[in-house]
Amino acid sequence: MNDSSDYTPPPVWTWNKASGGHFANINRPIAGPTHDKLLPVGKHPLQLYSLATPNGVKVTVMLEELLALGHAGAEYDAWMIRISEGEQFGSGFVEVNPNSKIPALLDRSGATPVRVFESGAILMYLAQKFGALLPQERAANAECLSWLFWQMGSAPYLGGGFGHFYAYAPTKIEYAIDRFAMEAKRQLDVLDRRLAESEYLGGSEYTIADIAVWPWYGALAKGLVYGAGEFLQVQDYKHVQRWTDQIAARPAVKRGRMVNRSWGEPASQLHERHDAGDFDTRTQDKLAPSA
Ligand SMILES: N[C@@H](CCC(=O)N[C@@H](CS)C(=O)NCC(=O)O)C(=O)O
Repeated sequence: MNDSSDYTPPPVWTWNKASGGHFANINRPIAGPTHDKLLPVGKHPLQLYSLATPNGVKVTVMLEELLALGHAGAEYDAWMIRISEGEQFGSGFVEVNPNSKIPALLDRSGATPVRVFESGAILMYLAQKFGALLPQERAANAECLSWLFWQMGSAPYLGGGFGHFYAYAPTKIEYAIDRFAMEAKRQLDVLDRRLAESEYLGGSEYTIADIAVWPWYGALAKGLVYGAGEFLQVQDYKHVQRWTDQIAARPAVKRGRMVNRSWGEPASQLHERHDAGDFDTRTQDKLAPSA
């Protein structure tokens, strides 16, 4: 890899497998499966294939919130997809998500299974299926969906831009870090101003907009991602801090963030979730180390 500042791109890009960086082993310029592997299927109508990254946590929080609201049809089996081991490229996973990224959902409650991929689409699908956490009234609905789609458009600049160049790239490039640090702080300020005037992003009600934004920007606000809390002075965003704490205190959020988690305190890791009782009996501190 040429890491000098006088790099000139060649006329035709070629795949340099040794380019380095944190995710180099799973990055490819082509789509499609790399190997045959069927996905497991459990007993519940909803099958979730995921991992407790911010994009994955959105869906497990949503499902736990739906269950807490009394929607028994939201019972789910959550299977872990180890993306660092390339499990997102198995043929069964690619059938559910041709984009090979977690989270992916299969709704087997009807005659024909319905696949849903992209976390925003999954949140909308579940909100519409159960008539919950997405306001019906036109203006409130528009505000909620605006913030939901704000997250989908903004987080790639935070993760793929700021996080990548600040924490993961094999060389520290001042231009890239400056550019994306500015954007990450601008995004935090967008949220801070909204949360100064409104309890939740969509308005006075907690909605799928909060469920989508919190795993990314709540984690950023608490310095939990990219080791960048001090660099971005996240404590200055007081309204984001208030909202982050408020959402973190919700019991369904506490449960949802544990599902498909394979790092951190053993008591915070529930690798697979097949029953509400699993939170009490199947976290890693209660299982044999290899389970
Ligand atoms: N826009 C997608 C992003 C999903 C995504 O980037 N997932 C990451 C984990 S957070 C992933 O599966 N990465 C594996 C890979 O890129 O191969 C969504 O919101 O669902």
